[in-house]
Amino acid sequence: MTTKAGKTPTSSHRDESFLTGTLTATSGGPSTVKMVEDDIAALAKVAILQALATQKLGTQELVAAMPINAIKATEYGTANTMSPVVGPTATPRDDVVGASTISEIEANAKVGEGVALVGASPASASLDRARTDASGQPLTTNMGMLISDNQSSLKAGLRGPTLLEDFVLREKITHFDHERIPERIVHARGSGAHGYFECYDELTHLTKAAPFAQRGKTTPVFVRFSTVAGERGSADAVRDVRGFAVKFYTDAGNWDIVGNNMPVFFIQDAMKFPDLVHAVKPEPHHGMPQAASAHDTFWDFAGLMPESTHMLMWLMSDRAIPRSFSTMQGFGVHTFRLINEAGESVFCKFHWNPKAGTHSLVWPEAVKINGADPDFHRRDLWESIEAGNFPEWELGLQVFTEAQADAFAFDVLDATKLVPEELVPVTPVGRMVLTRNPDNFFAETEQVAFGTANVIPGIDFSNDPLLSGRHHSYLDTQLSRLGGPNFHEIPINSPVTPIHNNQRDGIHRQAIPRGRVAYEPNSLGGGCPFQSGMHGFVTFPAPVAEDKVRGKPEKFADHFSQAQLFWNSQNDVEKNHIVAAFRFELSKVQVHPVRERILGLLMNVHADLAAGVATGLGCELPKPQPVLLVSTSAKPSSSKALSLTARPGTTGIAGMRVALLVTEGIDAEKVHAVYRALADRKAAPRIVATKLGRLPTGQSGSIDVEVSTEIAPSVLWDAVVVVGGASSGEAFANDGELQEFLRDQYHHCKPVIAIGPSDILDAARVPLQLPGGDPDDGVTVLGDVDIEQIVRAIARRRYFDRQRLAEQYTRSGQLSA
Ligand code: HDE
Repeated sequence: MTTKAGKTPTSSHRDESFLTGTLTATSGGPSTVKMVEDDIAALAKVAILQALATQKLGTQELVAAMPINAIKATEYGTANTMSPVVGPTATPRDDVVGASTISEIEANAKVGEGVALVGASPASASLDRARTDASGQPLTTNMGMLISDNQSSLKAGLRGPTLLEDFVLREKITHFDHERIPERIVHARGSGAHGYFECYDELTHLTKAAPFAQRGKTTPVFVRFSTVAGERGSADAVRDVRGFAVKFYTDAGNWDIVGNNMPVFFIQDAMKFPDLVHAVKPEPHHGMPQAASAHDTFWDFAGLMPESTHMLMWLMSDRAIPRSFSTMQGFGVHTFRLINEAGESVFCKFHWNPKAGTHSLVWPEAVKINGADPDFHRRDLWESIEAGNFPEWELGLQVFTEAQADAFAFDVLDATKLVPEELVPVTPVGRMVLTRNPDNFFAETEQVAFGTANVIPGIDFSNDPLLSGRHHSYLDTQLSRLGGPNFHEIPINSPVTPIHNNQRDGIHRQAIPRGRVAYEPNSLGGGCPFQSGMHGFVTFPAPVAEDKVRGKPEKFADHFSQAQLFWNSQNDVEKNHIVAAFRFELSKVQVHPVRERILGLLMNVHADLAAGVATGLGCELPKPQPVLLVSTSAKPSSSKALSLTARPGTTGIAGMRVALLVTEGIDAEKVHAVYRALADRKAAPRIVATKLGRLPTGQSGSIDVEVSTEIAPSVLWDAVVVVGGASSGEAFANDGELQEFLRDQYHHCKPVIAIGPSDILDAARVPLQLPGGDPDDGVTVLGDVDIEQIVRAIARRRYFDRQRLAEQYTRSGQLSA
């Protein structure tokens, strides 16, 4: 035991049992430090009491060492606001001083060693601490009791009633009854993966944010992609915005970029979010439609909210039907701030650019995919990662000053506007690679809780009123979705940095904090945990000097200039698809004035757009909606960066699903040669026929069919290669399913490659020429296997020349072939 210097324990005027009572008392206490010292001297030979005494004395000393709140004065005055100080601390003479109980030295299998926990934060350990594996293990109850029989409930006789006493049955059923948690209000359907972010170069001149501290630094991430409107079990390939939420587990705490695959949003103020979501969700009276904006309430709301026009353009573009999660961009949407060590700030927009390029489905294809495989996107992500074909994005920053922002024609606090790349280029600063699927969908993907307020030193917010509302909403929604205030302790949500604070209790609390202090300032805990001053998050002191008001800045009233920018930036095919999407959605609307109102908005975007949609709806153009503010400042009139097809990517055919369509009598060697070549290039080839089993080949051998057209119809493949045999033409001529397979590939503008006689394509009525007579580069007939040509044809992905005439597409939604 440590006693005060120079003191030798002596006997006391009080007996030991009396002293024990004094030391263990939970109320009252000695009135001087001297009294405790005397007690210690008396108890020198009693081992258990030594620790008690040390704790008591140590506490007295600790408190005495902090006679006042030494940083109280720093709470006042402007000068102090930008330089918060580190909280004062005192070090106890012994670890036992901070113990909750002196009996912590009692170790056992449950309490563990008990004492060696100073500064510990087990929640910050990796997910290994939570993973379980039942291989080779017997079944137990939740209480760890071995279950003897998992087949039958306990009954009073074989044919008798089931007994209430059957606690094994009741535990099992009760847990089952509570398996579901509320789904997310929006973004309920999602898919997640682990990976890492790697910084290209240190960015300390811009930000002190941990992931950008050194060149090559890696930070673990968990990403969740989602649709917005649909319920948890809805289909993947619906027309919708996609969520793109990234949680960085940095060494300065968790940082989330909770973004979307479109850079703008429908509304400008959080006040309107519940209205927007109520409008797009299934209508309240009959609960329909599922996962679709194509209904009256959405378009009613949109038509009355002209600021949504820009976002409607994105939503009606093919961005809303991505080919896969790994072929879509991600955007932080709002303007954020970067802060460096010197406290200097710049504005910033976050961009995720997929290495595989941006690629989308076409609408008739998406409709069929939702029936053929409602998990299309989820499966693609899972299978790519399992195959070691890791999806990758580059993080790009648009960095600009407040002075630049003030000069823009639009307001950077307005989430319906983007910053054109012509005004501020996107600088790549790192890459994100998704390398690992979750072990358990519920524990990770479902329970992950993102929040816009999860930031770290070096990142700060702008005053975007939509963003401000989000800071409240994400924490708030987790409280009901994840059942209370301790959701940060769910393994997927806890940071890799230690968690120490004075928040306590609450439902399902996991941490067992040691000691009796749960407040600050304190001296009983030596001032710990203490505030970090400038090491911690310091809000950027953005000046605020106006009246409290409900309203919007003037520039927010410009509703159409960026919708025009978007339209002008699309090529003809993209424009046609936008027109067709508006036509589809508005055709589903039942109340005609709702359609007219949207046409009134579109007239303010472009006459061709409005006319195309009106023609498709078979109606006249109404009067344009009022334009509140015409933006007159110089701006780009079009921006290549906004065209989906302008980003082909750099990963070639990696990840593309290619059907090698076979019939009886084919040349197996050729099939295998193509298969191997595609697999070598990280594509996903499969041998497909009308049914599973073995097909006889031309060489009196056989070939194993991997997938049948029944379970994986044409829409699920990015390309088809038909390897013809002697009787293939006949097979195609007699089989409607095979014909449909090829015709869908053709209609959806995908590569169709035939090796062998072209009568296969004739039989399926797939033309070799475009409607005007020019050759169709996407329909390739090869005499023999030519890998390079096959790869080139597949890598182009879509041959939109087949949708030759804009008017034809607009009128019928069909191809001219
Ligand atoms: Fe969200 N949003 N949102 N949102 N959001 C949610 O949080 C909300 C907005 C986004 O994979 C909810 O945990 C408000 C913009 C994504 O778990 C909820 C407003 C953007 C995800 C919520 C917005 C997003 C959500 C539902 C307007 C793109 C899924 C469950 C003020 C920048 C994250 C949850 C995941 C989820 C509120 C607008 C993206 C209700 C109030 C703009 C990617 O809190």
